[in-house]
Amino acid sequence: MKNQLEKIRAEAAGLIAAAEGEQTLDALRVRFLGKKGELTAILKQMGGLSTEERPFVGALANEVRGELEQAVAARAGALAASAQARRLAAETIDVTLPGKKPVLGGRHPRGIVLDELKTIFLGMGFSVATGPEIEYDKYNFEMLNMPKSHPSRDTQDTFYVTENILLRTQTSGMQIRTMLSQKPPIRIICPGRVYRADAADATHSPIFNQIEGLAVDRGITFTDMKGTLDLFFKQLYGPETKTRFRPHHFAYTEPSAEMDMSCYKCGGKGCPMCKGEGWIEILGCGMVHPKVLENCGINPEIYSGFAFGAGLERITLMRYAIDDMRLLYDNDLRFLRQFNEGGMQP
Ligand code: 2NL
Repeated sequence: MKNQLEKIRAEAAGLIAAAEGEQTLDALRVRFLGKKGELTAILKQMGGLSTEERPFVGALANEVRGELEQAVAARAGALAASAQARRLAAETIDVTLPGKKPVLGGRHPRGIVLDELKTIFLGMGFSVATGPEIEYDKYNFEMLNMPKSHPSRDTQDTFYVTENILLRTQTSGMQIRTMLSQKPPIRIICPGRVYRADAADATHSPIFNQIEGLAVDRGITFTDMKGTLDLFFKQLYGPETKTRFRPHHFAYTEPSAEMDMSCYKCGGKGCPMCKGEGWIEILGCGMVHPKVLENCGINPEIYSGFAFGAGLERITLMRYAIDDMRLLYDNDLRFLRQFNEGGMQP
């Protein structure tokens, strides 16, 4: 038995020291030290020994067991250390590689055009005034000469929060607020989101952006309005652009007009874009109604003013010859990327 134990000791020590991988090592542990292992098998035969031999063989068996257990533990430690060394070598981070750029937003064409409009009007002495999208009925309608019963309200049907608070249908409320809080001379433009209970199609949206303008001072005339708007469109669409004014009606201006500009595509000859007309309707305007001035505490005997309102989306569509307004709301990156050369990522 002693010989058997020495044989196991020698063979197991060699195999354990040379074991490659945790699985191999575990299989060796089971083979020599497990319940059905070789060492256990020998211990089970101890009953057949004489009482003198038994303590010596028992001591040797324990010694061998201790040695082998230690050898297994040592080999396991060595294997784990080399596995970690290998992993660390493989996982080395190359800090010199270029980083991943975060995806940045880009400009929306409507924002680009709005910036152009602001620049042009700032150059003519106007400043920008912005205000709440949730507005009092009073500022959106009543002070603009449209009492609750007025038929003009039908074309500006909107969304009511309460009977007297609504989503603004135009940014005029901001101009009313400005006239109430400032003395003439007043020169402002009011861009912003407005709402109407309209169904969406290629030329309409229930939410759109408007830009209104207002100039109030002594001696402001219809000619000032024509000159201002004509210069504005020449700056925006090019010096060859012409404008014309047709009589119209708004409750808050008198007289009122609609303005057309010569077709930016055909220059006035007539083409599919302008439906053969040569002209494209672009905004509404007029001299501020004396009652509106009075409502704001401005004496219409001393002061006069002009105002205008235009849809920002419409101006944007024409600026870039886009034929469907819905493209401005879809936020399809394939569309938007065309206005952001190299500035936007996937
Ligand atoms: C349109 C027409 C317009 C105005 C807006 C205005 C504001 C005040 C007083 C008088 Cl405080 N007028 N704004 C004037 C004429 C036309 O908008 O078709 N907009 C899309």
